[in-house]
Amino acid sequence: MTNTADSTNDRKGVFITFEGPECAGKTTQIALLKRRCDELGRKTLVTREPGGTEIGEALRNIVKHHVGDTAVTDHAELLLFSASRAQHVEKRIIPALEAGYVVICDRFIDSTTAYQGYGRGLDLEFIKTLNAFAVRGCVPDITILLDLSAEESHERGQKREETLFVEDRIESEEIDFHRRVRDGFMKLAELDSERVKVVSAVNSVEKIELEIFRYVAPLIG
Ligand code: T5A
Repeated sequence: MTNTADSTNDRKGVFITFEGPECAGKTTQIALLKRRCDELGRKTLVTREPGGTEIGEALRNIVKHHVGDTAVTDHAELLLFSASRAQHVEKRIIPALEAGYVVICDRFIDSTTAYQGYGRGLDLEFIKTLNAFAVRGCVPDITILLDLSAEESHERGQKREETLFVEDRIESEEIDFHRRVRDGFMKLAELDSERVKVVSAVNSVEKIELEIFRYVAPLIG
């Protein structure tokens, strides 16, 4: 283990994560929040999971796009997301937080709990332990959960596919899987309401942006 922080104590920056079902608008809202941070003169790192490092991006390709015979198993999938996260936290997130950056991450530990835990049905206690092992105390200061029904998420995905189609293994899961994921996210928000703020993703982009900024402003202002 290196001497990077194992806790949030040395943190000078702010760690913000975005969560929610596919097509909830995370990428859209992260870009808008980044613009607000720029206007406020804050140094900002926008990053994502799986991904964020060279190794993480390679794992992203495996978990998202290997289908059929080469698709990962449920257990391997959980470990690959966690491996991507461990690399990401140590190599990028902790150094940026120590340097005073606002770190905005598209998906983090809650996605693993929602998708692999509630969605796939893997052991939630084990996932909690694995998440803690991967992040080593580096938990978000605030998490914005963009809430969208499985049906609405699917509909937005269909619209997007009309212009850009790339086969995505997890996105193509059956609707019940996505319903369990959404319920899982909502349970997480209930259990950790201090950190996880639920924002309805069905409103206009502008309205959602304002609601998010109201939550985040006290941390970055
Ligand atoms: N995963 C990830 C796990 O299973 N476990 C894990 O631990 C982790 C970390 C990641 C996949 O990996 C899984 C979850 C995912 O399946 P991804 O490509 O990063 O894959 O997928 P998403 O994070 O879901 O990204 P998307 O691009 O699909 O969705 P976004 O970023 O939420 O949405 P966005 O902003 O790209 O917008 C999607 C569409 O909706 C429209 C946009 O114009 C766009 O067309 N839109 C709106 N439409 C109406 N009203 C609004 N308010 C809108 N906002 C955006």
